[in-house]
Amino acid sequence: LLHQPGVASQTETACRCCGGQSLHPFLDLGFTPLADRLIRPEDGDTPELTFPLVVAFCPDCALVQILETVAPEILFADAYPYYSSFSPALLEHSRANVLQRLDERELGPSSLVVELASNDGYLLKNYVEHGVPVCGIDPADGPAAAARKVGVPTLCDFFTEEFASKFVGEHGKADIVHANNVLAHVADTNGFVAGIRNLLKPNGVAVIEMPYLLRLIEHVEFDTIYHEHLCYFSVTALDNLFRRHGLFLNRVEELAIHGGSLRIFVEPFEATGESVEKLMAHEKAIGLDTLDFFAEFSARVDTLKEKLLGLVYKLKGEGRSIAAYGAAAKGATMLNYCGLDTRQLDFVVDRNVNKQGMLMPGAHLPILAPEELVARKPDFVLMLAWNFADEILAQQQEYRNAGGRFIVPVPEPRIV
Ligand code: JHZ
Ligand code: ZN
Repeated sequence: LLHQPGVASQTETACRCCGGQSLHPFLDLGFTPLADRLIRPEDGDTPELTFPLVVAFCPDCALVQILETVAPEILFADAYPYYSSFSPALLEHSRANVLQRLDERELGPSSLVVELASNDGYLLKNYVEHGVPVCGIDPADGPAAAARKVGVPTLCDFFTEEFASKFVGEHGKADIVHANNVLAHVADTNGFVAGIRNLLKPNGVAVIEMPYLLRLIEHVEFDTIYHEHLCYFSVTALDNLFRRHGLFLNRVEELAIHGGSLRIFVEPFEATGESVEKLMAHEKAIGLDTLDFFAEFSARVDTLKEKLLGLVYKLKGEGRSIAAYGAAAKGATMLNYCGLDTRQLDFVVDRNVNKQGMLMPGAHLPILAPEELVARKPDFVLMLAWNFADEILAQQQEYRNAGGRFIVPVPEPRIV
């Protein structure tokens, strides 16, 4: 893999949130290709761009972050292959989220709900069903077009501080702003949060989801580290970030989705609830706001890698065939960091029809439809989308009844 230094990315030397100058790297995943940049088969011989993937801790604001910033135009623009609606569990999760918001707030035809990174309309369509006006904002044109098709008005653009001012001038302010799994993706974190502050009505609320750093560390979910994810949030770091912009974390919920997530409720006035105080006290007690907490992590990642490779090589030595499930972004990190590719794994399956027919970045596994598991009967399947393991195992009863087995890599490689 070829690295072209200076092309399309920059290495940060100061904290991307607070500007602090004492970033401490604690994990180096090497040079990796971009996790969602799938390869067309005809481009299989063209060397891919790779970028350094180093994770660091900022002692000034407790934010964990990667040092490399890849230009967003490269990460998210054309051919961004992620469509939220391929997971029924995620759709159910999002629908429940909307029903709770409708329960809590008086929303009607004169309200406005905005979602940042609204993808294919998977969440906002639930408000539309209830007659609440919405506007989605998403820079990826494929998913944005899919959203419009299901009746979710969507502006195809990056959400920035300037965009927010223009938007408020044209559409007014929002009662609810949703932003799921996007805060970590934004290079100008402060501008994004300032934009949210501007977008909210005085009594409005931003309901924001992100993977929880504590679960990432606990469960060795190192594969959720890739260039799209610039930040890895604790409640403490989030509190520091939002306060800087006159926004307050008043409530927080823990969710099981994506290996363990936070849903935070942010408002333009301070009314800190018990849920926030409890989690912040817990983080302080375990030292999640100190560098020491991360000292062992790199060794634990390597242990996982060694165990997984040990298992894969043992099975290959016994003449077993192995495929993979989920052409997920996190799958790219798992494969590339472990050095797994077409030498060990025959193919990967994924329900997302936009991914099928392409090759995984770096590892170049061909992406096929899930039906191929039953058709081709690999002995084992490496579960790259382990965050949806329950859902996928249930769907794959036929393959499993025929003797097929899954290898779940996280938190510790095991066969199910
Ligand atoms: P999935 C995504 O990451 C996208 P990824 C993004 N980078 C992000 O921030 C995180 O989530 C939080 C497929 N699948 O969603 C769909 C099946 O084939 O865990 C996906 O390609 N059958 C913005 O890409 C992949 O697996 C199924 O039954 O790491 C899962 O990828 C299900 C449920 C999924 O995340
Ligand atoms: Zn900082």
